[in-house]
Amino acid sequence: MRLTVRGFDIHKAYLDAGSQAALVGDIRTIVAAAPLFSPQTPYGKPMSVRMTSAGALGWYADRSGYRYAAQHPNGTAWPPIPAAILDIWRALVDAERGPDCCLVNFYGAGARMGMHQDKDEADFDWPVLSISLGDAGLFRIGNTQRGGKTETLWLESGDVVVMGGAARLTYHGVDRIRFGSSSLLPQGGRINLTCRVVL
Ligand SMILES: O=C(O)CCC(=O)C(=O)O
Ligand SMILES: [Mn+2]
Repeated sequence: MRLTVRGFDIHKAYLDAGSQAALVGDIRTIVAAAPLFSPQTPYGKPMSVRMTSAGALGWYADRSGYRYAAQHPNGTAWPPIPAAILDIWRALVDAERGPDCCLVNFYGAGARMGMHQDKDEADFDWPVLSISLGDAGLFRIGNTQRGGKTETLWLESGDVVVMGGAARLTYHGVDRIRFGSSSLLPQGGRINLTCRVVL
C-alpha cells in the first residue's frame, strides 16, 4: 500500500519478512565494524537514539555541531552500504547515483527523535530514503517551517518512506516507539535506516 502524507511518499509493508530479516543481518555486520554510539548534541545532551553509518560518509554530532565525517569516531572508515539497501534506493530513488551515507538509527525503549529538518546535505534535490525495521515508531510530520499543525502515523517494520520534492525540508521526528511490538529483533527496539546523497 502506498500513501502520501504531506508530500512524504510512504510505502507500507514494502519489505517482506524475509527481506527484513536479511537486512537485520546486514545491519549486524555494519555494527560489528562500526559500533553504535550516542552522539552528543551541541546543546550538551546526548541523543537517546544510538547510531552509526555505512557508506563514504557518516553522520556525526558533537558539541561543535552536526556534520558528515569520513570516519567513525573510533577513527576507522565506515563499512560499505549493503547491496540490499542499494537495491531499494535504485528501485525508489535513482538507478545511477547511489547514496553517500546510510545512517543507522537504533531506538531502544524510551528513545525518541525531536522534530528536525535533514539539511546537512549539499543538494536538496535528492530525497532521503527511510527504511523502518523492528518495533513500530510514531512518526510526526510537520511543515517546512518550525511549528504549526502536525500529523502522526505509525511506521512499522518493512515500511519505506521517500522524503523528497517539496517535502524534502519538512520537519519530522519520532515521538516514541511501541517497544516489543515486533518480533524482528529478539531484544526489541526499532532500527531506522536513512540513505542520503550528501555531496
Ligand atoms: O527514525 C526515523 O523514522 C526518522 C529518522 C530521521 O529523521 C533521521 O535520522 O534524520
Ligand atoms: Mn530526519
